Amino acid sequence: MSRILTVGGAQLGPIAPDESRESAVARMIELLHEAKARGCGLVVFPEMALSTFFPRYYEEDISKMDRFYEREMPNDAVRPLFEAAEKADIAFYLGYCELTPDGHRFNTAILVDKGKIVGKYRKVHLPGHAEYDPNRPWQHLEKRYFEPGDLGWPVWRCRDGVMGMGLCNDRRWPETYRVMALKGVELTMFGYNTPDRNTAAPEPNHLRMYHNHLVMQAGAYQNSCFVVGVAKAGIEDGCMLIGGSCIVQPSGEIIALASTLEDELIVANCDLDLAKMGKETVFNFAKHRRIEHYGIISSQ
Ligand code: ING
Repeated sequence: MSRILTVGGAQLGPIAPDESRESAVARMIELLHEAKARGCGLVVFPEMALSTFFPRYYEEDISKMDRFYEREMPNDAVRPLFEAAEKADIAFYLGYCELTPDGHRFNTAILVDKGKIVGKYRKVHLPGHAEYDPNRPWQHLEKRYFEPGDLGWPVWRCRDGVMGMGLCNDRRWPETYRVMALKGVELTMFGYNTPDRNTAAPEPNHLRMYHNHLVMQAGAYQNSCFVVGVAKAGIEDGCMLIGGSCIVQPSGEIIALASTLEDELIVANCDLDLAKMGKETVFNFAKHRRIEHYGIISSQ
């Protein structure tokens, strides 16, 4: 019996610095209703889906940014999304900023199904910098406002598939996909907030979208899994974030692609058994990998 899961990528347009969580949640519930009407069993929302991408701003005292973090999950602002998804019988991925009771700050994503948090991930690869950089048009201070994730890349069985999560910059690193693939992942999810200008080094603008899709298509093919990449897009407080949300199948082909920089749902029927073919042939890890030559990857 084939395991076809209809997957939705719920891209969000800009979230203004003063936009309330309630407003962002209402927009996501709208997309959830559309996902229900289109038969989705899983919906992926972006990274930092409850707030503007605040690491573009410098604050000497980082506690001044506490308003962008969630101290508990779910909370009053987010519970309506949990309830709407449970009512629609849809599992979802949500990216948000986590402030733990003992004061640790993470860029976090959760997988939620039937009203419960199935799994949590904390962003491992933090791009950008920790101190103010006067040479940049916008800051990218994720190393200032977050600690590297401490959970690794777990995978979870959900909706009859094996699922895993990453966040934004993680999608650029082959290790992210490989760790999950070695645990049997069939579908990986990445919310992202990607400025359309590389503020660290001058590079042609067309490379933003080229690299965005290159890394997810490569990750999908080389690890024989589906990849769902979902943007927060559009001009947030003057800073353009790329769109290009997409669903990639294990062959590496894009099977659903966003066409706007707004709130937009993309949908694809994902036959999870497609992930098996690559795992049993070209990327049969047990048969073909030669780990005696790979040590340097995790020792340097
Ligand atoms: N954003 C960007 C990303 O990895 C970035 C940071 C932009 C890195 C451009 C390299 C080049 O898509 C986040 N939030 O990680």
